[in-house]
Amino acid sequence: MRVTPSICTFCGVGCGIGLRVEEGWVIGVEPQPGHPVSQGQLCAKGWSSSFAVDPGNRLTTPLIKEHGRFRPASWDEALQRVADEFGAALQALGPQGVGVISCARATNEDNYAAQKFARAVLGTHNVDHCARICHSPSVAGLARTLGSGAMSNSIADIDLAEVILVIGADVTENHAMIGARMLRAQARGAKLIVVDPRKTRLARLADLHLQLRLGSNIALLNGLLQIILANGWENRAFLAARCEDIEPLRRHLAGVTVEQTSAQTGIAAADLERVAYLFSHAKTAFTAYGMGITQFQSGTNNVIAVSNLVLACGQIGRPGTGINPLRGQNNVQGACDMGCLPNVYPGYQAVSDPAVRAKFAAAWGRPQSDQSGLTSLGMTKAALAGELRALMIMGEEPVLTDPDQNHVASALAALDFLVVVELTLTETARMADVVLPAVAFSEKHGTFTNCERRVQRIRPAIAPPGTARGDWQILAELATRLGCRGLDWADAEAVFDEMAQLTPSFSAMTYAGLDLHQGLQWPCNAANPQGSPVLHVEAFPIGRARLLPVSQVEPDELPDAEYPFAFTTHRLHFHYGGGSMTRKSPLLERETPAALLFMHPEDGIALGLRDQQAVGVRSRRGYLETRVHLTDDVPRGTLAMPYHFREAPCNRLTNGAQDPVSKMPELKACAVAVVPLAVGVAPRAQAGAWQESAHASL
Ligand SMILES: Nc1nc2c(c(=O)[nH]1)N[C@H]1C(S)=C(S)[C@@H](COP(=O)(O)OP(=O)(O)OC[C@H]3O[C@@H](n4cnc5c(=O)[nH]c(N)nc54)[C@H](O)[C@@H]3O)O[C@H]1N2
Ligand SMILES: Nc1nc2c(c(=O)[nH]1)N[C@H]1C(S)=C(S)[C@@H](COP(=O)(O)OP(=O)(O)OC[C@H]3O[C@@H](n4cnc5c(=O)[nH]c(N)nc54)[C@H](O)[C@@H]3O)O[C@H]1N2
Ligand code: SF4
Ligand SMILES: [Mo]
Repeated sequence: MRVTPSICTFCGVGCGIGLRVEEGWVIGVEPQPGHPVSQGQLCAKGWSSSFAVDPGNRLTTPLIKEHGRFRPASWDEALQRVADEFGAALQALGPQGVGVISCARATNEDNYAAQKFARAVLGTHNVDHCARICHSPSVAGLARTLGSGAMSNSIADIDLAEVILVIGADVTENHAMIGARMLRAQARGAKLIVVDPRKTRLARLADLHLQLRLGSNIALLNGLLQIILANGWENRAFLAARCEDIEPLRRHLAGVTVEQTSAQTGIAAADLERVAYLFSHAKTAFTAYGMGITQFQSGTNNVIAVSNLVLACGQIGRPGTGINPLRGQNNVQGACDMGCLPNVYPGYQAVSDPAVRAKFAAAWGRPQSDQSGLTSLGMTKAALAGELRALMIMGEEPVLTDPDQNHVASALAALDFLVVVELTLTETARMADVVLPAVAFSEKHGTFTNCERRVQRIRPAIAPPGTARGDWQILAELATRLGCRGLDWADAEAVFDEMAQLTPSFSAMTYAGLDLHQGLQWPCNAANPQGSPVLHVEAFPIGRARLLPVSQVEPDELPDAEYPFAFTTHRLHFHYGGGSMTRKSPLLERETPAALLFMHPEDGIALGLRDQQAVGVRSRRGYLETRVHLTDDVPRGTLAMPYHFREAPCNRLTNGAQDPVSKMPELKACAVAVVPLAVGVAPRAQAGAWQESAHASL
């Protein structure tokens, strides 16, 4: 038996794993002893990664759809078909008529290649990925206030914090090894404060749980800050030395009272005052936040409100403090860093800057478009309008994970050509004209960047199943067929080296350095050759930080007579994303009953419902059936549902209303109605017409 060191393929914590291999099969997974992040531990998903990539669960050959049915095809035929279709779309509509959705689960090398393919081969900035519907408000909001949207501190800083403030993140479920670390810090004396409308496991264990009304984040954060300012608890020295003028913000908040905040958020005045006191008086306060802040039409302003609170108290720029957006996917930090966003090249170098475009045009030997690119949801809209004809989706499952499923599915159906590069035949892949089998993390070289900006290497433990190929190798083949040899790298290290050479924040990073230091945290350049565990120590990337006045914005859709419940969506510990990987594991499937609607017991009584009874749930956009679970985890009037289950896809219901700055859709709040189904009746698995025809074709 061999053990190949690697990094977990699921969440952004980036735990170190060992893939145990016997006779060419991954037979198990073990934690890496002494790993700087996971410290020799793993969560249930990490332990189960071998099922996710098992050859028996994988695509092994390219598929081409003909008369509604998939048939196996050779790589040569499938790649030529893709190249021809993209060529035709380019001819018909020009570079704005094609697009690429990249993959936050694939490597930095794959993502660097994806944006280079879009920009240098197709000539378009239409490239994006799931960060759009995840932490795009962090990237946009923190760019404005600090100049950098990544976690400012390291996971290990939790050990140094006197106060840990968690806002809208269910950390024990979704970043399990960070959650465990927070609980260990609390046991040693740190005060743990959780802000969440649900009683999460962490909220139940916290010293203080602020169970705010869904979507009242800015009211709460402004209210806390006003208590601090009114009492003179702000950090004046830090404000004077490191921030632009706070006076406009002070004036903006002057009229806010504790009573008002309490009424708007549903939180007792005494709790507000206690949290304001603890946070401002702590020597070190570590602030972490997640989707409960970002996934609103007010997402960017929510992030700015967090930033205002932290800056006013000077809780940033030192060990044990910081603004820490908990990036979700194993390599979503990396996919952003690599420039798989329409407005930036690798390292956040702005597309709008002619000097940056000239630099990449020279380096790649291809002209760079000055037309701005579309976001992922922008591409959905353009497809429906007939303005986008050919799309590549490299490892994403938008049919389950984007808001308003019926809208997404009709957009994909409206395309002339869709190619999906995937490990398995997902719901999205079923809609494709061509499906290309990709290799998984266990079969390739490359790097993942975890949420604390740590770039870590992965290595192949086994051979790919069938004829599956690496993502960047597939892109290189397509580029050649479209007349560009610029993606013909010798190996993954050569891709990384090209990226590092063009990206100032990575310029001193090499594979050898990553091996030596168990990963390196960017920026890693001449000024910081050993990487940067803490950002903003001396100055912010924009010099002085900005405190920007923001006001409460209610969710786009509030409950009314027809749709009386507030509806929010979240995650469960044992499942991941659209479930295409975790639902392959019998161990993980056993832990969680498929699809649940969480409802307060008193709401259940009012509707005459029993626990586990089947219900129909309807919003203005769609309908699904599932089982109800009665629990006081959720407050009265608010329902919650996880998004991992294709048979009860909660995104059938969600609202596509967007944050005007980041284009984040409001995945955390809409309004629904619930209809009880007869006792003893099972919920009908939901399949759209598009799915029925695609399933039938197999
Ligand atoms: N097991 C598992 N782990 C995962 C994932 C997975 O699918 N499964 N996905 C990964 C990814 S991509 C991501 S982005 C992360 C996400 O990790 P989290 O950010 O923890 O994600 P969620 O559970 O969607 O939402 C977090 C919390 O926001 C709360 N919330 C809802 N509305 C509000 C509000 O108005 N205010 C506040 N303060 N809170 C609110 C919800 O109740 C929920 O507890 O997890 C990663 N880890
Ligand atoms: N209602 C609701 N919807 C949500 C959210 C929510 O909280 N509520 N959260 C949103 C968030 S934060 C996110 S990040 C998105 C996630 O949305 P997605 O990224 O669409 O979700 P995943 O299920 O992680 O899909 C990733 C796919 O990549 C494939 N894959 C894995 N490794 C590789 C690889 O190396 N190469 C290739 N080509 N493919 C690979 C997997 O098989 C999987 O099908 O969902 C969003 N949707
Ligand atoms: S905490 Fe995240 S990275 Fe660590 S084992 Fe669990 S899923 Fe994998
Ligand atoms: Mo995410």
